[in-house]
Amino acid sequence: MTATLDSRFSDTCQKILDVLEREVERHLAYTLGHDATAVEGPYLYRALAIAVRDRLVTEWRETRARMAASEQKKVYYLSLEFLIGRSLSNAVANLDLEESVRKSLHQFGVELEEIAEEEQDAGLGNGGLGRLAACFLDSCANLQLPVVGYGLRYEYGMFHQRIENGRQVENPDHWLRDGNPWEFERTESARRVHFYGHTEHYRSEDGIAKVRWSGCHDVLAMPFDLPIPGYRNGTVNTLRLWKALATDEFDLDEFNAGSYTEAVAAKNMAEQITMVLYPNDSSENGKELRLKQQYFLVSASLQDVLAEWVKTHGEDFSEFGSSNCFQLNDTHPACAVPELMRLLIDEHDVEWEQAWSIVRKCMAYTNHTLLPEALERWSVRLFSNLLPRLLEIIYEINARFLAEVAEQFPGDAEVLRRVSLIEDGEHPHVRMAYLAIVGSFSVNGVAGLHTKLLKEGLFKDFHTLWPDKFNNKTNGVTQRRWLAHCNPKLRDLLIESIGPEWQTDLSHISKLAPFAADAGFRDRWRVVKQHNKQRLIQTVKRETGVEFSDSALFDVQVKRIHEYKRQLLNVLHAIHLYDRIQRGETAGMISRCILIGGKAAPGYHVAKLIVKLVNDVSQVINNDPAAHDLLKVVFLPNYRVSAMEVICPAAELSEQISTAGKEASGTGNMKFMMNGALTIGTLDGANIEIREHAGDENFFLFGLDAAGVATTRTNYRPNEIIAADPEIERIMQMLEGGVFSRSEPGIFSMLTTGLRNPHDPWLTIADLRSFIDAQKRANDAYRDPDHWNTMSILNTASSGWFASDRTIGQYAEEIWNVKPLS
Ligand code: 26Q
Repeated sequence: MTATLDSRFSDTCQKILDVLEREVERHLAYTLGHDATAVEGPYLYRALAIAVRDRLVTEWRETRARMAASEQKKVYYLSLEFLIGRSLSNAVANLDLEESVRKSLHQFGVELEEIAEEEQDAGLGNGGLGRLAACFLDSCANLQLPVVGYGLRYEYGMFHQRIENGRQVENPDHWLRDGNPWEFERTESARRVHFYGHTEHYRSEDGIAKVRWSGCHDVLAMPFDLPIPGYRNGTVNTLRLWKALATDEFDLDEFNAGSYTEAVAAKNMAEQITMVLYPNDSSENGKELRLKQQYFLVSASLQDVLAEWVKTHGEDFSEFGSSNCFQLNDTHPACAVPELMRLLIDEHDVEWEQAWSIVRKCMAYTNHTLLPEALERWSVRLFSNLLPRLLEIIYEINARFLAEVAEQFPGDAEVLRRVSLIEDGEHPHVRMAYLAIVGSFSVNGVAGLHTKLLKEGLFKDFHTLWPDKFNNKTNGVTQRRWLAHCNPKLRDLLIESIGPEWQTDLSHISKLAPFAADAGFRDRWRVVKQHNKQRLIQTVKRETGVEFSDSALFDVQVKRIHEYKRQLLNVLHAIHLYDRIQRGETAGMISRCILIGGKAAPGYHVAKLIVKLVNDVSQVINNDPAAHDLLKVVFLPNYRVSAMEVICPAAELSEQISTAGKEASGTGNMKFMMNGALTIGTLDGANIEIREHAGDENFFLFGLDAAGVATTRTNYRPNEIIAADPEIERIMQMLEGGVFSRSEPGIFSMLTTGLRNPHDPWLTIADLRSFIDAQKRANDAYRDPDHWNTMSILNTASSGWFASDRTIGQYAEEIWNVKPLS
């Protein structure tokens, strides 16, 4: 830069800074009406958020205009969950405002980090699936792809978890109480969604058979738009969240009958639809309100897209299928298949064949589970009551589909029964995954093994019918949140050593590999990790009172609590270490801090009992002076996105220990890898690919693989394994003898009998010896810090494949067929 340019540039920076400073002040005083003499954190957060938001608005409007003007294909990501977490720091980083924001906050004597802490997490998701949707939106904006997210604006997100006497207690998460500075209500785009009522078949004036859905209760869908900024690229995409409102003519009958107050109170019925996010919970399966949520999202979003289409193309839908793509995030929005049929046929007079060919051109379905019990089914009775017109369409789709199959497999009634969209029986059900498969041109799994198992198992018949529909898209995570933002010390070290390109293209991270051999670099790597461990130490101390030591190995498992994820296996290992300590077998044992966190679905009793066990084991171990210097165990309450932002930079050992063949992919595993943790894991989900990329010498592998799991099941005798292995025997004795349940004898018997059950689906005891041995290898590796840091650096260096930019690039090219819009 020349001197004049240079000074012009710094002039501009100064102006931005001055303006930002003044705008924060202006928003404090005028937008929020706050007395600026003693500024409180929450006010400062809101004033700053609005000032930053203002800077997004122009680029946002321009991106929308580009989208509207472009004839290019567009993609809509339909998801019941978007777990976006906090937005302020993300917007600041993506707009390159960090320096000016910091300076303008200094006048108030605070740091950006403190103010960022004031923001509530937008917890509009359960876990992996919801967070994946958020990482995908970030990547779409980074790649400047014409993608809009559609979801629900839940008044209450994922519950807050407290621990009381070792047990999980749920508290409501009223995240919108203080308003949400990131959202814009768009009253002009409200839509109406039908429920209940009945169908009427009639002939139009020109003699065409038509169907009317009448006598329905309508609910208003009000859109709220959130900006999704790209990384310093002028693109700001949109996440549109729908809120349910009563229509103005709500229960007019009641109103006319004079019960005005009752009629107003009845508004609640409609507005309940978006009141609360369902915590993924098997006991909640089949709840009508959940189906209402699903249909509400799908109908409002499809109407929105069709309305835009009609604005520019009129009633000509010949190009609709090739110009639009709906990606279904699991089967939760699978009603999109019959709903798009309904809208085209009933509301836009398209004929069945054309409508069906449009639907099958623009729907794509992503599966996220291998657990057969987790596949969504809806009772036909409930469906016909709530969505009578949709059920008719599903029956018609099914009849035509089964006729097609019968032609391919003449005389095979069994195959028809197996693939039918309707599961027959006393209480027939709609099979949502089959509906999604039949209605889509693409079906994808989320990791290599997962996709293979879908083809061979759950969806075998469909794979035989349509092999080309099936494809794999291994998940990824955004390195901008999960490395650059959450680990600023590492970000700076990376930029200094390999340049900044990895922030927008993580394949550049491989340039780090040679640095693993550089002793000076390894030392700087260690210093960064120590710094991050200090940060987590403070969090753990504040939340639990337990003091971790920064010289211990930080051994971390954070994820939803589920039997298949085997937090129990982790606890059994902790008990084993404690047993060795008590027996004085501590030669060569490193000091270890085990951190476990995650929420249990409120109705999932076994999961809640596992939470109780972790807490009770931690009580005993942490209060035993004999264990003091060698072992700490902590359950960190209320695990969420912003907690992971502190946890993953500090982790050294990442526990990915699910029963092989059960975890579709995992994405926490990728965040840990990026931040230099080593994985101890089974050959499950994306662990397999993590190991392939990191090298097997940089990964602690244990346990049965998916094939081994299948054969072991046929002849599994956990009691014999326990009896034959004294160390395992002692673990069980401690558990069963009440060492961790002195005040409530027998409370964990459900867990111990599960472990000893030959039909234990999770095969925990089958993998325990192998797990203990792998933990021993991790222990020994940690004793050589040089070696450990080399492995750590190589893990980060090989994490390029696990960027959601790569995943989204593949969706764009191989499924969506869309190009960047710049
Ligand atoms: C079910 C019934 C009623 C209400 C809610 C639900 C429900 C909600 C959320 C069922 C499932 C979910 C979420 C599933 C999920 O997060 N799956 C994870 O998806 C990740 C992203 O692909 C994978 O990495 C994980 O392996 C997978 O478990």
